Amino acid sequence: MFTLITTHGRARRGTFSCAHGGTVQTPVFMNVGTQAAIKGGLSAHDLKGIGCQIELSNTYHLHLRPGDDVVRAMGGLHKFMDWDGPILTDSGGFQVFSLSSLRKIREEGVYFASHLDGRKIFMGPEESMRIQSNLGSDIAMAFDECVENPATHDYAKQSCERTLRWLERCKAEHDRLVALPDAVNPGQLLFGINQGATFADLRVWHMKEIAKIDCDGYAIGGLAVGEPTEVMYEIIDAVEPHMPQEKPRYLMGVGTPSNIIEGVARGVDFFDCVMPARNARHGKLFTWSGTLNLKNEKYKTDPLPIDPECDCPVCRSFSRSYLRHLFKAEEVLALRLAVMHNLYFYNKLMEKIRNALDEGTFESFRARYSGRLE
Ligand code: PRF
Ligand code: ZN
Repeated sequence: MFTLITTHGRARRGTFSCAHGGTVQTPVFMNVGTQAAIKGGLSAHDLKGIGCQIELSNTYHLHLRPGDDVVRAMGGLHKFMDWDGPILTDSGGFQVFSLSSLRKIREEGVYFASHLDGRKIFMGPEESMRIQSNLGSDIAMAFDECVENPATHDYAKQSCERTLRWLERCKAEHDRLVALPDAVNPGQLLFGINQGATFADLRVWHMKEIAKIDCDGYAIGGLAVGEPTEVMYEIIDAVEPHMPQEKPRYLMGVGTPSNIIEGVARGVDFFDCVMPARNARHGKLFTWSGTLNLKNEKYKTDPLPIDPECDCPVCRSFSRSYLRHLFKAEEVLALRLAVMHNLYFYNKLMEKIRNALDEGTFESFRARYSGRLE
């Protein structure tokens, strides 16, 4: 259930609810727990303390290990990881292309070798839906092909036509699965995914076609895959007018704080990105006045917290000096604390965006932070 509270230009302030958790306030950032754990040693319990509203896990990874049959036997992903809030699962349609080897794309789906042990696996729309049904997530993503950048118009056209046919199959299988008497999550929703590489004509055609299939939300995929940022914004600008107003929009795998502010300005409601956790693991921390690198010599005896403007559990307790020491000593605590701060920062960014939308000050917020933050 998605409700628009207010709009500001094309930016949207809304609420979203699904089978688990209370009401999600949008725009929202989804915290990435690929393998049902947050990188850097955070559990689902830690997510509560850093403002996380919704968690994202991956079909591809959980299918390979421990196996979605295992997760199902344990009562589904919510019970397995002890997170009672909303969970979105990505379909595998991106990880198959970015992680596996020996890929063969056919009409029926994708044949590939596992990046863990080389085991040969087939995944198509029906398999992806069955895996996500076993996981019991609240939002299942359609099985799509994320085309490599750069792509030819010819290939991108063939591919997004196939992704449309795959969505029809996803929808049919998803409808069947949620109606089964032993469904792990009978309230599971399905989001369709727009593709079409960097070609506005394909993007618009594809968006209009998938909008005819009754999904619970729509995502823009295939962006932030190496194209210039301006091209990404142009594609969102082209696609957005054709996305149903009354349904949530999700920009997959995006992005930097500035990308998120610009995405919101262009009418996007949901985001996810590995960047806050990945940067944290390299000592790169977000602050309200730009990023800092903890490994830098100048923080050796710095008594300040990572960001004096931040009130996260890490900034309330520890100095840059101490955190730098943990990084240098390669203590696992360094990663845990750095990831906590960065995720808190991202969740706080979304809260600030929502407050600005509520107060009608989004444009000045955008002017102040977009560009200044990475
Ligand atoms: N498709 C899916 N997941 C994704 C993407 C996509 O295109 C992207 C692209 N940025 C990130 N995650 N299924
Ligand atoms: Zn902090």
